[in-house]
Amino acid sequence: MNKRTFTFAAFLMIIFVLSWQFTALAQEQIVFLPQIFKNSSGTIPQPTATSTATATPTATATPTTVPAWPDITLDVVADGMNQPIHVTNAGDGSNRLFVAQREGRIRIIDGNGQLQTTPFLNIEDRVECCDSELGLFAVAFSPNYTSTQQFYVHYTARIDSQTKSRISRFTTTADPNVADLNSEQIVLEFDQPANNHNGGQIAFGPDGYLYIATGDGGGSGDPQDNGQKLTTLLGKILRIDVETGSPATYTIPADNPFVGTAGARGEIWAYGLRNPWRFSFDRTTGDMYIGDVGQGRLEEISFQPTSSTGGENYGWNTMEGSLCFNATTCDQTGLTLPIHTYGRSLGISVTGGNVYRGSQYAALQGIYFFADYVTGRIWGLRNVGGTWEDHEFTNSPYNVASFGEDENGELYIVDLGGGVYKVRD
Ligand SMILES: [Ca+2]
Ligand SMILES: [Ca+2]
Repeated sequence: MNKRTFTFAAFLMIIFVLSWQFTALAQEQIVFLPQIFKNSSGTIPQPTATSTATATPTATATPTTVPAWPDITLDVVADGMNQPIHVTNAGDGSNRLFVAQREGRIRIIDGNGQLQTTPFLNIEDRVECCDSELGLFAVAFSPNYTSTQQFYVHYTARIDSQTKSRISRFTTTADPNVADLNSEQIVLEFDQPANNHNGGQIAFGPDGYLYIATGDGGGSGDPQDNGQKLTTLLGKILRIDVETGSPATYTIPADNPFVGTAGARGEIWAYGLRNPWRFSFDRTTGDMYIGDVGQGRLEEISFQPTSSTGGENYGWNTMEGSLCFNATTCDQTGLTLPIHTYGRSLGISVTGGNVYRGSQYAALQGIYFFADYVTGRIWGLRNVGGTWEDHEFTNSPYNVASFGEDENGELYIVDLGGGVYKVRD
């Protein structure tokens, strides 16, 4: 449904349904839902987000002076693409951007800013897309890409009627703009019980390990309690070693937090997550920011300092953001609560972004950017004297599916509607 064709009558009807049937699927967050809430004016009740955090982490670096929030401008880099969903770089000095398209292609924007017609990779025939939240989600280049020519993708496949999450390794051919279709090695694959909540992000941490965001598997409210179970890969951030030795698949780092815990999956780095669609590492500090999509009340940003040794429990489905989930009280012992939440008057599906560490726009330095996929709002977050402050930069017309950096740390957003934009002040 095009939001511009959306009538006020339909809007009232949706509000009626949501307010009357305030449960389950009516409140379900669908990452690729059309923008039915765009331009709503706070009609939907917003929960009171009273934080009772017992373990809210603090930032690694605290600025001593507090500059005013800058204004931002979004410059078009490419448009007319088919469902661009992620952007990143290869770190090989070529200054190319790699833009994943949801249906299974990776496109190149060359060092001169030109979108190349021929895809870097086309695995449309292997990607299950585009029901619900299925598709190609993200690409991550090896930290040693210049020597290994290896990169990784995260997508959904369907095998014998079973939807699978798949992490695969590919190698680039002698032509740096063409990947080898025959080089695919499946690194990790597991069943998806439903087509929504498949996580998405993959990224190498400062430690050289591959971090993988998985969703709780889907349905509504985490019916299998996967977020809190250490026996499943669902509802987690995973951390695996895909690069050392000669792994056909992967190995589990010996210092992962649940190695040696009976019954626990050693791949787990952090748990209690619902659908951490996007996370990132601050390239300067190594701190990790996670945008976890909420159920029916709150979207959240969680923070993990670079000093973390893993094992954080981010609360789902005991809690949704800073609120007990389906309960008035809950045991919050040991939970790591978000550094920031927002409610339904501002958006319904958070897209975690990046800390700006580029050199072109000093006013953006150190700000963590994030957005709401559905409303298009783009915010900044920064830690001032131990307190996280947020600021809305713009209410954009875009379905912000991702943020991403180029090799120099300049920041981009991806609009699933077709464009890639550079963020500047
Ligand atoms: Ca799923
Ligand atoms: Ca949480």
